Amino acid sequence: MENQVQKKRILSGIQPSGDLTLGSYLGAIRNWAALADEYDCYYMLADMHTITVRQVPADLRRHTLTQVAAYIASGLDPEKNTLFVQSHVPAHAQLGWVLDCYTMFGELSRMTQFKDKSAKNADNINAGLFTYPALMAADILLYQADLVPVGGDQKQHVEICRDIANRFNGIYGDTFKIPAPYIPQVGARVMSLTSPENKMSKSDKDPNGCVYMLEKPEDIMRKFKKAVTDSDACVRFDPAAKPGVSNLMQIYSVSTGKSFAEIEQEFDGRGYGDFKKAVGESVVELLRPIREETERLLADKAYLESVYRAGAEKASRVADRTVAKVYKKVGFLAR
Ligand code: ATP
Ligand code: LTN
Repeated sequence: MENQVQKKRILSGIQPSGDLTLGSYLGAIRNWAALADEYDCYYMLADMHTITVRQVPADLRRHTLTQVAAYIASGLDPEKNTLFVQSHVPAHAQLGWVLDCYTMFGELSRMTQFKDKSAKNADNINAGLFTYPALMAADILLYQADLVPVGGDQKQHVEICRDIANRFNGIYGDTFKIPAPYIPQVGARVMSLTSPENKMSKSDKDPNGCVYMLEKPEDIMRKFKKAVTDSDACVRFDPAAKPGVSNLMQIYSVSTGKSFAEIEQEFDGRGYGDFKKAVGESVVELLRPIREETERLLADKAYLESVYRAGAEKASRVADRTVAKVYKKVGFLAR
């Protein structure tokens, strides 16, 4: 193995497709910082995935840089974690193409994210949107990752990655480590505040459904006050019958550490007004230090640049070895 200390390895990524949401924070990033001591962690900014949906180039650059700062501000110490931009490591494109040739049309057609995104972008159902899971498999397999910490919506993509890796290993012998998804117990699926049957997502058209990580406190409070609940005025966890209230309870539970039973007791006999205000305030306090630190880091571009450059170098060293191995196995003539 390339890693002498033999720590297990972790790889995850987020697309810089917009402003990060409370969903990306609670479902993914928040859980990453705690893993650094036990694992060898690689966190990517998946800009190559982002262009599967049309982007304004200047916005993509700005979102990518802001996301590097937000990663660090969320507790990902660049000394302990490898933070890098996907397009800075050519191995992703190199392995991505090979894996395209080991991924079946039928299995890609079943991907929920492809179906959702092609419905939302009907005028641009491009080949990259369709083969996205093969590139994501390359992202993971390049690093021989053991675990992939993601929100529940990405489980299907980790599963197809395992299928592709098993298929390749079956033909050519052991090449890739088979990764497992690592999904949080609470917070794995933060739902929209205005339509709690849909997940909270950066590309949601309704700005009130989504709370952004770097949003101002007064805007966060306004969105929670408007959050959709129901008419029975009882704070109780029941996602099927009470999706709006249950979503708010999840958010409150993750941001305060209180259990559902404690929350039900706290708001017993009180109206939704109090409850929504408390949830909003807990989120404001949770995000405040991250927003302030992100703003501070964004003023120091030279530092951010030094972080993602060092990250790309380190990531390339690992990823290039996997590409070399794969190129040899499939029969490409050595250069
Ligand atoms: P897009 O709208 O561009 O598809 P997104 O907001 O749906 O983006 P990402 O930000 O790309 O999703 O997701 C980053 C990580 O955060 C992934 O691990 C994903 O599983 C997790 N995540 C995203 N949204 C949520 C959510 N609502 N609840 C829990 N986890 C989420
Ligand atoms: N598909 C993910 C982002 C992503 C990713 C990855 C996550 C791209 N490559 C590799 C984990 C591992 C998303 O849309 N959230």
